[in-house]
Amino acid sequence: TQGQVITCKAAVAWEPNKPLVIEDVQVAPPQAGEVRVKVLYTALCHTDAYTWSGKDPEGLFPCVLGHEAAGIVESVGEGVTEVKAGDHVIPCYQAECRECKFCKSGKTNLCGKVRAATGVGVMMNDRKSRFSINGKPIYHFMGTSTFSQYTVVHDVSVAKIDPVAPLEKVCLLGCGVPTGLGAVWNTAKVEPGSIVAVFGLGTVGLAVAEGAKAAGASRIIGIDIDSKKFDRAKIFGVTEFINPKEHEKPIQQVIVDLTDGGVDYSFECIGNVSVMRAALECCHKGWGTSVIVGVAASGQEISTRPFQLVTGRVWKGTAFGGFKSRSQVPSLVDKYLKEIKVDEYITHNMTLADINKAFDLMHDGDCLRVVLNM
Ligand code: NAD
Ligand code: AHE
Ligand code: ZN
Repeated sequence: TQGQVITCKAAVAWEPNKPLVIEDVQVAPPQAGEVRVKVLYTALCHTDAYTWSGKDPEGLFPCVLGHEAAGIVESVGEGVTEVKAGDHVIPCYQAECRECKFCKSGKTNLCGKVRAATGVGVMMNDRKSRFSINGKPIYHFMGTSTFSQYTVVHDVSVAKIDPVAPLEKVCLLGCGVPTGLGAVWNTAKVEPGSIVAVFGLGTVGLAVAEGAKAAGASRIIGIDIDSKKFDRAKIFGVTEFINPKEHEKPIQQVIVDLTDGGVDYSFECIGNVSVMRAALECCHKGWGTSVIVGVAASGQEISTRPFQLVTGRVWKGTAFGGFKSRSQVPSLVDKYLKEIKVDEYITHNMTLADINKAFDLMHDGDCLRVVLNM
């Protein structure tokens, strides 16, 4: 198939909020600096649902969504040296070129090399899409588009991993789990003995708890409006729970009272701007740090009294948990083979044909990640 157009199945989002349609799509061969990947397993993340909803200013339709996946390289374009056909890979929506101002700064995992193209659903080379249906272009998404049996990604957006790792599990290392772990280890740098608050006990919040436990946090307070989330959260390290609906006082006040003045670190893993405010304001005066992980819809804004920052609280955010994707995803895979949880976040397995049902399931309190066999 090298050098040829491949026709395969993909779930196409034609319009916001309209059911995805499984279509036969044509996937063009990779051009210079590009890699065509046979996607074997993809999970669904709430960010896919967010863009599909039409609330993402970068959402373009029609498109192929999906960004948490694993597969095997089918072929590579000219000049691609770091991966070859047959390599096991995880597509990375956060690229790492190692050459741009961002990559060289040593201060961030964001990369500037292909971001302008991935934000508008095309490839860097010719500013065109590699997906089409009978000649009509279909946009890429986040530089990954994993809801397709084959996808084309930039070579800076793919991490080569140990072929021993089960792809049906490590696909989760493409987004949610690293985001939570890295928010704790890289962005907040939680120290042993810290008191941590996690808002939202979905996959990302539970991965925050897992990361905080590994970092030696003394208390990990889980906050969720769905009490069904609490039992399972213990396995991931949550030591106490609060359901804001069961309290009359604002949740930040409840937490400050419980912790002798506030937590050392808090994490917002929902995407709700009023919870972001509560997460900042439940932090301890003088040093408490709050990390925004959740993605809030277009047009939403955060607010607090500046006095909160003047008195030493710190407000931060994180993308992909601050991990440098190509360099660090392979080590996360190795860590999975030894210690970090991944299987525990997979609550459902389905096939690509059932993708709409899979999205419905995500609204269900019991669901963490659904993995689709392509
Ligand atoms: P999820 O929907 O599984 O989890 C959210 C949890 O928040 C649920 O348990 C829900 O019951 C709870 N919740 C909702 N409203 C609440 C409220 N007002 N107070 C307390 N709890 C509330 O989602 P997820 O897959 O874990 O993702 C979480 C967020 O992280 C999403 O916004 C997603 O887009 C974002 N995300 C960001 C990054 C990044 O790089 N920054 C990466 C992955 C995901
Ligand atoms: N297009 C959205 C932004 C969405 C967003 O913030 N994405 C996160 C990853 S979420 C993964 O589930 C991210 O990495 N952001 C950094 C970046 O460069 O996009 C919007 O609202 O505009
Ligand atoms: Zn995601």
